[in-house]
Amino acid sequence: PQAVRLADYRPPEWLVDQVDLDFALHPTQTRVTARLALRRNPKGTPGAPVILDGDGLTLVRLAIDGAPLAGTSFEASPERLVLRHPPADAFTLEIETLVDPTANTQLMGLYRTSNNYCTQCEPEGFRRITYFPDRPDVLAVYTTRIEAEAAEAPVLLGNGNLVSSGPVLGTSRHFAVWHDPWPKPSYLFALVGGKLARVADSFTTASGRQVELGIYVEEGKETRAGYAMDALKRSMRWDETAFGREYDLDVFNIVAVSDFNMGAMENKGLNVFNDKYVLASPQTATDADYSGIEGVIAHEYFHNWTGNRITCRDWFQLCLKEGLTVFRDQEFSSDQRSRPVKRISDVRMLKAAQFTEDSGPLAHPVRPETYREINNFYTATVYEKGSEVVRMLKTLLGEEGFRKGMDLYFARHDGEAATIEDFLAAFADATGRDLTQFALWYAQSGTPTLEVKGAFDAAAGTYRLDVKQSVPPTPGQSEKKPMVIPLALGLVGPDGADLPLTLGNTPVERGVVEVTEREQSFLFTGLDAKPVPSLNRGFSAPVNVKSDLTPEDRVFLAAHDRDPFNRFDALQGLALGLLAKAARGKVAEGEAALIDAARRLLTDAALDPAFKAQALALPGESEIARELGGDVDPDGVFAARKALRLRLGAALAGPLVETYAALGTDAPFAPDAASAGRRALRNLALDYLAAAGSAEGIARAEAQFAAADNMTDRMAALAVLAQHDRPERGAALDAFYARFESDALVIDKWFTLQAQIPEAGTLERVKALMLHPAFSMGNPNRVRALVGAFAATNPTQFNRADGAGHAFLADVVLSLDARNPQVASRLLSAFKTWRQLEPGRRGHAEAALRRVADTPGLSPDVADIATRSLG
Ligand code: HT7
Ligand code: ZN
Repeated sequence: PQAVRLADYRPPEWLVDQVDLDFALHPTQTRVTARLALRRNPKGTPGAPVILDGDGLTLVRLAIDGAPLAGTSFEASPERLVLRHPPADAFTLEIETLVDPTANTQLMGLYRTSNNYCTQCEPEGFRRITYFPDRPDVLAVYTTRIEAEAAEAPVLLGNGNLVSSGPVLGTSRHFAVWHDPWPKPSYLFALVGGKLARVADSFTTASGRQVELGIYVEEGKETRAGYAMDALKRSMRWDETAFGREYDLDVFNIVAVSDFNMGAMENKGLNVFNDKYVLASPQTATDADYSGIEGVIAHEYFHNWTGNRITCRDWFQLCLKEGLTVFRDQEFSSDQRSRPVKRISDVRMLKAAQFTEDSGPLAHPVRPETYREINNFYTATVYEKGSEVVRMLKTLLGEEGFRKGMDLYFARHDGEAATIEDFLAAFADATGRDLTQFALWYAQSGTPTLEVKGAFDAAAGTYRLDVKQSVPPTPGQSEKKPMVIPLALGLVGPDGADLPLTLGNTPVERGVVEVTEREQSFLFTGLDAKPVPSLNRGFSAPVNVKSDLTPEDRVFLAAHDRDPFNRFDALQGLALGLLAKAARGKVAEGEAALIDAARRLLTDAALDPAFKAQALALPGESEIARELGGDVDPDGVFAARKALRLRLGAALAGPLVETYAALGTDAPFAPDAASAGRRALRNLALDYLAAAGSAEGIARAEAQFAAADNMTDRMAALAVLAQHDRPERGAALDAFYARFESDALVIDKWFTLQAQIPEAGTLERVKALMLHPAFSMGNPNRVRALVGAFAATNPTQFNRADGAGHAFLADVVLSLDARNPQVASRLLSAFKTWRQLEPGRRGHAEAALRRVADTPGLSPDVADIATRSLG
């Protein structure tokens, strides 16, 4: 397909004020009648034809203002409907199409899942239902009538409020009419029909509006929706207090489905969710699942204002809704849980996913300027880096300035399709600050590096910080301009307390200095002792900091920094330095210091267990590989990490055993953050203690596996057993399968654990599991659980030296592509780090990618990823 360019944006030639849709649901022949009130855009080109998008559509009938249209007055193909000579500047076009939801394996448009009907329209799925100007800047008011066999689909849901419903007299069918008063783009359209159980609740908004809440799940799963409902109500309240945003319809419905391409979808008043992000019970969901549910429920709900009420002008502006909404959901979770622990886990994930993306062939700006397939831009850069950019804005403007800017943005653009320029202008106008340089964060790809050196002058009582910034070249961008980088920092004195942070005679506001030049020096004054600088506190900017901190400085910061993020980071930095050296086969010094610092942290009774669990977990293999930069041997990385894990486990065995014992509890499972933190630390101890495969360590894991009353502890024990090629592994995996056979979300975990085993036999195991009766290529969760987990989280086996892992992924991608291109192209993006590999593995990866790229008939999704990965 042709590249689409931001620079080519033109307003729509025709607008749609109203859409009346009529669906006669049928498993293979659903009849869709759309009545579009079309109006020529006064800002468009005079005389422009009506051009509507389609995708694989079968046209049955067309009429204008009620009169059937002759075949000569329009051009129709499955991909387009054109009226070259529209009869007037405003008229009603009636379009009847036939769609086959059962044949829809792409899961875009109208499709079937567990015999129910559902839709997914973002970004370009509505055109698979009817012809339409399927672009986010065409906002219309929708009324939807849905009709179906009453026995087959007793529940009929649409956007907005329910207007009427009842039987279709004289037939076995029934209907429901839904009306959404808020103008919206087509990507927010949704309907659901089927046999579903409703979990009901209600919410009264700050201004007293009563909202009926419904979560629809498979019959029998009702008890598992309680946590999601609670998270929804907390999200609704939080958006009122934190952002002054109320809900705006009488109904808010969520439907959980088991076949879904992504996590969830924010359709107006009718969110559709991957059931993984709705269903939870102590026996089936881990703490990570609970926090994932809380975050995704909040995220989709928050889209009601950031995405729905104010939407995107075009898909280049995707970060306008996604980055901002991720920021909002992260803030929500920080308020609901521990802020430092949430920040640590968000940054861990940012570095693993986004920094990696930003350093490889798929790097792109937060707001891309060109794309061939928009589905491939729902990325860590748009979402996670997009959120970091909003966070930096808040750091630069302060709490009050940020809130003023948000309020102005909502007031100015409510009901509109906006751009990043609109967003930034709201903050600039509300605070008087020039954000021209800041806007580079949206335009320049690549992770900036900050090189920082410090010099203390005892006689003058000053500390000079010399800072150099650079942004590496990335695809399509060889030259970079300097960015504005909010650098939160502290100067930590010898007693561990912060020394004054004063530039000249002025205290540094909020502890943040602004780096704006390529090279810049900051002279801090009034210091009577040499400080240790604590840089980028709270990870105030998404940059790589290369400082001249010594291992001793890091040990000191790990023990004393008042910024918890940097305490964590100091320890991680120490470990990362050692691991990177060891992975290159070099002798690494400083392990004793690391062990000491880790011991101090582990035994510090004042620290939150969740924080300890994060700080004591070694950097992952992908982070070590990124630190190495190139010529990576994943086996060397794995061996280095395993060896350090073993030595840490041995050295800290005493306090680890004590920790494990002390955190055991007979209290019933509760999913709150504090309880989850205790489980996290206890399970980290379990893992360290079993790392060497000692009989005692394995027995502890076996006992926990057998006795666990919740999925977190059971899975943690199973994960430990899965690391060791011993008879206990097979027995535990079999027992787990037998126990949870009928529970798809749990069986996904069973597939994943096996795909992650870092052993030579894993690829064969994965291939065998693809033949397991429970495996299906038609279910995205299952494919991701097995093949996705293998490719994305098992670096040694995916990157096998013989290339078999790479070849396998290419085979799966090619066979999946015809069925579900979105899921196939996401799997293929596991190759995003292939250029970092050592030459032998790199050659295999390149061959696999070329084989994919050279295959005729690829989807645009897979072709785009393959081509860019090789570029
Ligand atoms: N806005 C949604 C993004 C999305 C999506 C969701 C489900 C299936 C396909 C999809 N394509 C894009 C999800 C979100 O960010 O909230
Ligand atoms: Zn989103």
